[in-house]
Amino acid sequence: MPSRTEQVIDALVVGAGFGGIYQTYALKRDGYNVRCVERAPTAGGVWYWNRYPGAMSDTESFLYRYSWDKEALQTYPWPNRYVTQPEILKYLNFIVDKHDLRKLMRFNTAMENATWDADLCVWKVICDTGDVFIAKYLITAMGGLSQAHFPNIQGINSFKGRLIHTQDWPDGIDLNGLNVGVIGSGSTGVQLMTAIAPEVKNLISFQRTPQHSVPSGQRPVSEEERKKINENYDNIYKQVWNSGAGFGVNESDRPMSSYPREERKKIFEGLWEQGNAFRFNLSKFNDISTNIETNRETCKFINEKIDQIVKDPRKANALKPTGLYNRRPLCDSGYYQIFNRDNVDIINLRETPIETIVPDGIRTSDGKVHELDVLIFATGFDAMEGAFTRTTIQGRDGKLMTDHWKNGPTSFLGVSMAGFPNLFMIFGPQGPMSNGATVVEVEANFIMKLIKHAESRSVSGEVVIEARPESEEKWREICDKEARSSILHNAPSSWIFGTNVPGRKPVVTFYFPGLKGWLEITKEETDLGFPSYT
Ligand code: NA7
Repeated sequence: MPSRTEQVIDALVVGAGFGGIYQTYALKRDGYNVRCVERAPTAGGVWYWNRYPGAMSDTESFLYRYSWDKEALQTYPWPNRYVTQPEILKYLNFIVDKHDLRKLMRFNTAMENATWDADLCVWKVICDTGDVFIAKYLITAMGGLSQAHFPNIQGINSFKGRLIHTQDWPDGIDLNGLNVGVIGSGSTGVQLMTAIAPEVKNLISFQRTPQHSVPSGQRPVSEEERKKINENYDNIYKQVWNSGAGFGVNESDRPMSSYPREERKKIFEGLWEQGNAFRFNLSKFNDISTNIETNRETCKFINEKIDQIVKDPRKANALKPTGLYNRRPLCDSGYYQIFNRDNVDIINLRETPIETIVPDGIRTSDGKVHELDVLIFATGFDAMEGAFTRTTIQGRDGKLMTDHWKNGPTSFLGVSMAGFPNLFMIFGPQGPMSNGATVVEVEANFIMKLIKHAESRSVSGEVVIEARPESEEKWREICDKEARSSILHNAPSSWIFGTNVPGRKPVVTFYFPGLKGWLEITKEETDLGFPSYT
């Protein structure tokens, strides 16, 4: 490892994705000497790594961007209702260059360990390049979904074709004319399979749990529509910050039971036509994820749609979820339709589980070998905790973050942890469950307030601020209680509850009331002079 000189700075931001870019900007704007390290060769975070075909945000384009760069908000082009991965990556790098942040960023550089020095009141951070940073503040913006979950399926090393995880998509791979298998039918698997079905020779979905998906309604956005949005941005953001989910959807306050039964089908049809999973879930009924009856009626509607779209009853049956609609809402650009193609098949792993991966493909429990050239894992992420397992972080009295999280990852408000002074997280566990692009902004803004408050109270020039243990404990209880009131709580395996990766301690990873509730709590915390911190 080449040795580099130590850099003494005010703040180190780890990660140059949506959160890290804004945090670096905010610190620079306010006169701090800041650096940002990023393990990828450029800025973009999850949108650099998730380059698989079909990768797209399912927050609508007008909100999948920063609110703080008003000029880019008005002028940066986005031709369609949703932005695709290459468009998002380009936008983020445009922002980095526009605000001259690149010179503060060191790419191909990963934080290896960080240690709190209580005498000097600084973090000492060592990177895999040998770079050492001595920083008053350490802000992790490493992404809640940045560590791939690659299940260790028997025989995996024997496969003689190509193994790919969607989270690290190889440049230049051509799937044209190949036999491709996909394991995983969450948001990623659904987008990927829809995109590659027309080009591959054969596509087999090895599906363990089917999920409900609604159309995204991807389409071009006219100049007139854009103009209207531009003129209305102030109100749009006011609405976003006053909503739970922050997706720009007017969230209904009416339960399904308040609509006559005969009207509901028509409402569902309208929602299906309109597209977007968040509009489908939130804009007409306020109890899809809290009331079992409402949830079941929603499932029934989607399952009927699957029956109408998918011609082969065997495939339709495999695709229809039997349980509640209680996972992260999915939307797609014609997912169910691909199963009408002769080259697309589905293996229902609940009936014939994978027995083993063999050199030529996958053998299922019925003894059949499904021959594959490429096997793609769309198996999701080791959420929240995963990014931190790549590093060693030692807080006060040598306390390891892995010990702090031995019962699952926790925080206070999603940004702070007791025993880890001057360390702040963007998209840490138990932050608001809302549109990620908005969440990272409000969290970074709160972090700036915390830093300034601490500095305003410092007499010696040394600054130490940390959440009280009881604040973190109480926040965990609040998040648990809120999550228990949701049907999502019963999901079979879900990264939102840390139950998708074997061996992880189940903990809810979000504050369910979302943005509005979180903003109210953090405003109160700020107005009262941060009583939950020392
Ligand atoms: P998800 O939503 O965690 O989905 C992972 C999928 O992989 C899901 O269908 C899993 O089935 C499947 N999976 C995982 N392990 C296995 C094994 N061992 N065998 C078979 N199938 C398996 O990840 P995504 O990447 O789709 O989406 C994550 C988030 O990224 C998404 O919510 C967006 O916010 C962006 P299971 O349901 O566990 O039976």
